[in-house]
Amino acid sequence: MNIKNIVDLIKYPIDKPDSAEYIKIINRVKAGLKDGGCAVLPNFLNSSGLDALVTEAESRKPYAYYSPSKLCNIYLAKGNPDKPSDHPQNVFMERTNGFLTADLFGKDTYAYTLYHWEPLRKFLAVCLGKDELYIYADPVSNMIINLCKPGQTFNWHFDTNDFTITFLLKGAKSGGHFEYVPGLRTKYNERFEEVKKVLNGDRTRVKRLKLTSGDLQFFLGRFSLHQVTHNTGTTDRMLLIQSFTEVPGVVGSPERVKNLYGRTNIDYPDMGNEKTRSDILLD
Ligand SMILES: O=C(O)CCC(=O)C(=O)O
Ligand SMILES: [Fe+2]
Repeated sequence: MNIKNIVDLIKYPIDKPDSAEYIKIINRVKAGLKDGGCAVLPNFLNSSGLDALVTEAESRKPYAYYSPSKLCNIYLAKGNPDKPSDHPQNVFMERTNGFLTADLFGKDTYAYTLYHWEPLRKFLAVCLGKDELYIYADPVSNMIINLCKPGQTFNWHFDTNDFTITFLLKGAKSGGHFEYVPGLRTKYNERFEEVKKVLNGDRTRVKRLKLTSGDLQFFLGRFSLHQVTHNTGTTDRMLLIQSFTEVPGVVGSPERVKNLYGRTNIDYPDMGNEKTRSDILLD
């Protein structure tokens, strides 16, 4: 499968790291990430790529996983009985979206090809100022499609992986907005008081992103609290998410992976613990 059929390489010459355009794009992304933990490259996918990714997602929709439990805290983990009821670990919100997981996309798919295309990973590493970036090792959730049907929502949360790129495949006709609070926590500080403000409805630091199908979004979801608001339209919203980490071997905690995606990372039964993290944060 040729990457030319997926990515608009004329507009975004990711395969030509020495070109002037490449450097320009890098600088643009770096500025966005520095300012707000987020950057967008409009129409990164070309129309054949977008069509193919949508078709792949649509055909797998019957296999989407919807958790039976519809309430989650922002760490997508258990509450903490030692903390007061208004502590962020004990605030549970509605999460009704579903996921298509990585194991549904074989090596012959467009989604897999894009995720494993080496120049893209190199490009992302340069954007983040890292020597190297690793594919998130979790075989279930390293590449997922978030499905929000009409009426569905994904509550405020932080991600486990350090960094994601997302591709909007289909936007909601109304609602289904991606909202985030840049850099709300840091590697070594959960900033519970600041988090509480957002959970109590303080919108001062909340940003809403305007995305169009085919856009590439860079996002530091481990540190930026984020949510997808209710899809108030009549059609499904679909977003492809590819995750990367700063150190190799990171996977989600078995509890989180099971709850969100319905199955655990069977190949890594002992992982998903703090030893594989580059920080000391709650998940
Ligand atoms: O669908 C989105 O825009 C974000 C999904 C998300 O935050 C996640 O899957 O962790
Ligand atoms: Fe997320």
